[in-house]
Formats: sequence, structure tokens, C-alpha cells
Amino acid sequence: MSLTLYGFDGSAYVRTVKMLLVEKAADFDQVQVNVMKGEPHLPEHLARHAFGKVPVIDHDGFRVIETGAITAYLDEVLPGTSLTPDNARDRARSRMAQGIYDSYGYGSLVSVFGYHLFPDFIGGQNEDSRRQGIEKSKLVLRELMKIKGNDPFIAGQALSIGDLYLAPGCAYMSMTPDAQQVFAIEGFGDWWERIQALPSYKATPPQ
Ligand SMILES: N[C@@H](CCC(=O)N[C@@H](CS)C(=O)NCC(=O)O)C(=O)O
Repeated sequence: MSLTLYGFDGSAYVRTVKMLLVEKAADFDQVQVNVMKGEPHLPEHLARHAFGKVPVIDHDGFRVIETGAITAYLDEVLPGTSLTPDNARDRARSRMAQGIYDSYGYGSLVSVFGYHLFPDFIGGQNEDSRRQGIEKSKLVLRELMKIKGNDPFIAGQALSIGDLYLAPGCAYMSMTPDAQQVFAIEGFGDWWERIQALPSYKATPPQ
């Protein structure tokens, strides 16, 4: 079995996939396609992902792009504990988290942590966009914590792909002076402690 992950360790979406691979104790190679250097837009990578994004995986010659498809595929084909809940409602909770993160979360979080950490990558420091990003990030975390309810993880008693979506963006947010206000959401603190304690989180720092 050969498994290659294309994408560098600075990418939040790549980290989602990498956390899953660590959770599964999978053997894999990684090609550090660097977003900051524009490498996803080089012809070599556009041949893998026509829209110039990471992550991409290659599993025994089978290519998968898009984090939702990649995580679902790897969860199914790799041995180890499933990261897909075993009942319809919890699967819906995990998928709602994925969808909310993709549609409303990632962009909002990036407009805040990018402002502080990678201003060039987001086209410069825009104060309005940072402020709107803070409000929208809080809304996203509030909704995700409602989905979590009193459970330890977003989709119930066990870690799921939904948690792996949210964790890397929160890791970047935690490095900024805006973290305190963005993270001041009921239920978030306990969830965040639990995530930071995961070996798969500790093993995948952004670089
Ligand atoms: N829809 C994609 C989004 C992936 C994505 O946005 N990746 C970012 C890095 S976290 C990227 O490749 N950005 C490169 C660029 O936009 O130039 C997925 O689900 O995998």
C-alpha cells in the first residue's frame, strides 16, 4: 500500500487529513506543497488539483481531492477506530460541522488569524474584514457548540471528522490576540482542552 499526502504542514485543511492519518496510525509519505510559496498553482500540482488547492492524496495510484472526500475515503479504507459516527444523527452532526466550517468557518477564521499571522497571504491587513471575521467566527463556534451540546465531542461521545475540521483553524486562532474574544463561547473551552490533549493534535504542529 502506498499513500502520499500532498500539502504542507502550514495548511489547516492538510492538518485535518494528517490528524486523521495519525488517528489511524497510517504509514504515509508527505510532499510539502507550500501554499505560502504559491506551489499549489504550479503546473505540477494543478495536474493533481485543477483548482490549485491542498490537500490531495494518492492511494495506490488513486487520487482524491477535497478534504471532505479525502477524510471520508481514508476513514473507510484505513484500519483503526472509525471517525464516522455509527448512527444517523451523530453522522449528521459531524457533517453539519464539516459543512459549516467549509461554508462559513474557514474564511472567517482566516480573515482573523491571517490578519495577525499571514497578512500578505490574505492581501494585507484589512481592519473591517478582521472585525467581521471575529463576529462570524464567534457565530460559527456558537453554532458548532450547540451541535456538540453536552457531549465531549462535536458529534457525540467520540472524536469524529467534524472535530478534525475545526481543530486546525482554532489552533491558528489561538496564536492571535483575538483568540480570547473569539473563544469566549459556552462549551468551547472544554472542547478545545480535549482537542489539544489528543496525540494526533500534538503530532501535527503547523510549520
Ligand atoms: N475545498 C478545499 C479547500 C482547501 C483549501 O482551501 N486549502 C488551502 C490551504 S488551507 C489552499 O490550498 N490554498 C491555496 C490557495 O488558495 O492558493 C478542500 O476541502 O480541500
